[in-house]
Amino acid sequence: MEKLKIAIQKSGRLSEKSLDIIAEAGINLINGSRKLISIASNFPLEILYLRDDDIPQYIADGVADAGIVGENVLVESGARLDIVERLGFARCRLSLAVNKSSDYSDRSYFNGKRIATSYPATLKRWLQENSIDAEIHIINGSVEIATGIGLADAIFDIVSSGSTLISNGLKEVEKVMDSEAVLLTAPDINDARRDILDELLFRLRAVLASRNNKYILLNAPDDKLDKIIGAIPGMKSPTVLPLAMKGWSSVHSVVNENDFWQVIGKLREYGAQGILVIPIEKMIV
Ligand code: PRT
Ligand code: ZN
Repeated sequence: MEKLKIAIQKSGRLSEKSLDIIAEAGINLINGSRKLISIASNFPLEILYLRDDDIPQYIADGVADAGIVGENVLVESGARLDIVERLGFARCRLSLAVNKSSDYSDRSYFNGKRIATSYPATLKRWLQENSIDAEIHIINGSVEIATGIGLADAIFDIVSSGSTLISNGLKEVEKVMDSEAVLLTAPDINDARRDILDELLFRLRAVLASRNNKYILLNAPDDKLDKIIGAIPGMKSPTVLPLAMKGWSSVHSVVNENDFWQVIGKLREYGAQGILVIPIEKMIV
């Protein structure tokens, strides 16, 4: 039977969360101990464990049909693959940073400078787009120490919290791109595998939507129902049920994580009581 082969990172920042999302989609992996390959017992799926940098090329070559990598890795590879879904984890950005004492004013600062990075292709493209003539020094690992040891005048690297930059006396001056984990596929996978990918995507989207939303229940005085309902930007319209106590109703709805605290604030202001917030296991959107 036809199987979809998905490549994920063997060991690193993406590994755990890539396996988590596959598990939450209800897929059981046999020998999931991250050797080379795992097979799913209840879904036509095979997992290949690889270094993240190799994944785009393996997909482009047809060794894997799909894969999960940081968008930065896809961009650096230059492979012509499709992003089928953004997965919302491993968020970071690729930025240029200089010594915190340097008198940086604008991008032209980088003209004639040496920039250390593990992402030369992405940097080269940005320099070209901005007509900057700088020298790229390729370093694999510990890029942040390059200026301190006099190897470079600036660095181009992944930034997440920014604490690595600070502890190396650097300041972020230009953001080149944002990144998060993405599900990739080759544009030309066969129809049978495309069908499996579509089924997987349907499940992954249900998992992602459930992660971003909370189910809320609350008690509302009937004379404030309109205001309370108006404060909830729910899925369609909230469910409203009468309570045994006269003059009160129970309201049920779904609230997006991003709006959550603002919505709760308004609900309290309008007199909602007994507010319960419940995680959602799956959400079919
Ligand atoms: O062995 P393999 O090649 O598979 O792994 P790897 O070492 O290349 O990658 P890994 O596991 O370190 O990261 C995988 C992906 O996670 C990256 O390609 C990014 O898309 C994403 N990601 C998210 C990060 C970070 N956040 C991150 N903070 N990758 C690296 N970092 C490093 C960064 O290099 C810097 O040294 O963390 C430091 C910065 O962090 P802050 O929080 O101090 O700013
Ligand atoms: Zn890597």
